[in-house]
Amino acid sequence: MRWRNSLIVFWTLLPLLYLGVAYGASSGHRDHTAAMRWWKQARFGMFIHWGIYSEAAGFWHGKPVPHSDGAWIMDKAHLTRQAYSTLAAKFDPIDFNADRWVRMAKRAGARYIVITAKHHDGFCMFRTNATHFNVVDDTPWHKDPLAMLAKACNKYGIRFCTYYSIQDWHSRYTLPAIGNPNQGHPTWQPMRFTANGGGEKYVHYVQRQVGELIRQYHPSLLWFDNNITRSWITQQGVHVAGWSYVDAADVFHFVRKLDPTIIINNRLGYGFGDYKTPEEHIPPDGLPGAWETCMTINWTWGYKRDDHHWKTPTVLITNLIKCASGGGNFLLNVGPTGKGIIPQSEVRRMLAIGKWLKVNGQAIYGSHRTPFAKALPFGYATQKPGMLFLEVTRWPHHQPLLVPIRNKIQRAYVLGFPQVKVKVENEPRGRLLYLPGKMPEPVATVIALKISGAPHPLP
Ligand code: FHN
Repeated sequence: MRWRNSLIVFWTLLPLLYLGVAYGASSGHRDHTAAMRWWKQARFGMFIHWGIYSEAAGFWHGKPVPHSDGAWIMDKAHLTRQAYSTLAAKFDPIDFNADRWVRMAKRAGARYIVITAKHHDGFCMFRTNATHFNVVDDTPWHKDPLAMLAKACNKYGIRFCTYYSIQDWHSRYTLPAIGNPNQGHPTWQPMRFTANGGGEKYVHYVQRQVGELIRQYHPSLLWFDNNITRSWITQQGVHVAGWSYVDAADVFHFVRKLDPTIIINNRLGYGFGDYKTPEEHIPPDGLPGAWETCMTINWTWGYKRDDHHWKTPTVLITNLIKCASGGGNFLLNVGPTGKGIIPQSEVRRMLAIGKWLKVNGQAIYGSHRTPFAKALPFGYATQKPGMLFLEVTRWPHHQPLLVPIRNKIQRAYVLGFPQVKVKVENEPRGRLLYLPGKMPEPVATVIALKISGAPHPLP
C-alpha cells in the first residue's frame, strides 16, 4: 500500500517539478533576452587588448618578432614561461588613466568596452586569488586596471565587458602544443591539458576566475576567446582530451547561474553563446541572429611599435555602417602601450568615428538591418519603425538617386544638413531623390526618409 501512495505522490509532483525547471530556464532566458536589448542597440564597442605583451611591443631582445599580433609574442618567439614572465617585472604603466580611456571611448561613440582580462599568455590583468601571475601581485605597479576601468565605465555610462581566453599558456594544467613549458623553444598554440584530469582542473580554474570577474567587476558581457586546444596521447598511452563540449557547457551554465543577464559570445564553442563573432571581416549580407565583427585598427591586437598599417577613418566608418546595415555590431580594437597610452593614431581614428556618429548616430544606434535583399548601388541602408536611413557612400552626380521602395515618402532630409533640400519624385521603379551636386558629408551622407508603414522594397 505504501508503494501505491508513493506512486501517487510521484505522479502528482512530476508535472510541478517539470514546470519549475521550465520556469527556471525560461526566466533565465527571459532575463537574458532583456539583457541583449542594450547590446543590440549599442552597435559600436571598443575592444582593448592590453597585457604584459604590450610592454614587449612586438620585439624580443631588441629584434622584431615576425607575427602580425603583438599579443602572441610568447608563442611566436617560442618563449618558455620563465622567459616570458620577465615581462611582468617590467610592466609599470605609469601613464595609465582609466577615465581618459573611457572618455575617449565615449567621445568615439562606443557604447561598450571589452578589455582583455586574460589573453592566451595566461597573465591576469585583474585581482585574482587563483594565480600569482597577475597585475596586482606580479608587477611593480600593483594596481587593478579592471577595477579602475569598471568604475570609469559606470561614471561615464558605458557598459563594461571583459575578454577571457580559454587558451592559457601559463596555467599549471596546460602544456605547449610542442615542447616543454620551461625548457627549449616551445610552441604554445594549440595548448594541451596536462594528463591526469588537467582539463577538468583547468575548467575549475576558469570557473573560479570567471566568478571573480563577475563578482568583482560586474561585466555586462563575457567575451570568451580561442578555445583551440588539442587532445594527445601520453607516453604511458593515456588519452588526454582537448577542450570538450562538456567543458564549454560547464563554463556556460556556470556563468548563466551566477548572472543570467550577462551576455556571452560564441567562442566557448559547440554552439554555446548569444552571438556570433566574425573577425577582421564583415559578412556582406550580415548573419542571421545576433552578431558582431571584431577588427583591428591596424594589423595587431596587442600593441606593436612597428605596426603602422592603419585603416583610414573612411574605411572604419564605412565598416561600422556595413555592420549596422547587416544587423550587427562593430567592435573596434585599440592596443595601448605598456605604459598605458592608447596610440594617437588610434585615438584620432576613434574620434573621427565619434564625429561622424555625433551627426549620424540616429541611423546606427538602435537601428535594424537593411530591408533590401540586394546591395544598393549608392551605399547602405538601416531602418527604424517609420524611418529608412540611406548611408550614401557613392554620391550620384548629375542624376537622381533611385530608392527601390513602394512606400510613400512623407519627408526626406539629410542628417546634419537641414539646409540641404531633397526633392522626391515617384516612378514605377521606386522613389527618385534629387540631391545637390556636392556630397554634404564626404565619408557617408545619411539621407533620412520618413515613410508610411514598414519598408516595402521593390524587386
Ligand atoms: O588569438 C586571438 C587574438 O590575439 C585576438 O585576441 C582575437 C580577437 O578576436 N582573437 C584571437 C584570434 O581569433
